[in-house]
Amino acid sequence: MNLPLQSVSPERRRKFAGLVVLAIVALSVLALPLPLPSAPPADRHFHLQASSFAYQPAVLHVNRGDRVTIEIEAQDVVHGLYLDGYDLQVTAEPGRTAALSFTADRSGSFRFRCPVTCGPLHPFMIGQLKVGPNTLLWKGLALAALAALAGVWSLRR
Ligand SMILES: [Cu+2]
Repeated sequence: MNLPLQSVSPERRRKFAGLVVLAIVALSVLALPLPLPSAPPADRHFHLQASSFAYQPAVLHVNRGDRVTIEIEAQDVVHGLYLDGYDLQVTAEPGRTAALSFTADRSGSFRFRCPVTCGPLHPFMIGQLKVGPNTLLWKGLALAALAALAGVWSLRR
């Protein structure tokens, strides 16, 4: 059963229309590729502690075009790092540090793993390099701003 539109007060109708507009804007922010200015390439330096059987940190974020240096410090036994997609590898002796430098010219999520059989849980020694503009962050910020706007707007009388 439908309520006749006339029975809804103009104020409520305005509020509803405002909510619809906000919802559409929020969905657009999520769905559309944002024309974000890409940050200029930067030098990014990471120091990874590698010990059986994990990297610390295990997830690295860079922007496309960044010049990346990954230093890996083997804390117990020989460990290494092989970066999928970029086909790069480095190995560090126990207690030593070895470095890998490259330009992150491919965007995406790339797994890295230990190329040295370092023990029983060796296959689980993995990490991730994420290359790309951090659009999720921007979209999150945009949504937060929208939510704040909606809050202010709904308080307005
Ligand atoms: Cu290892």
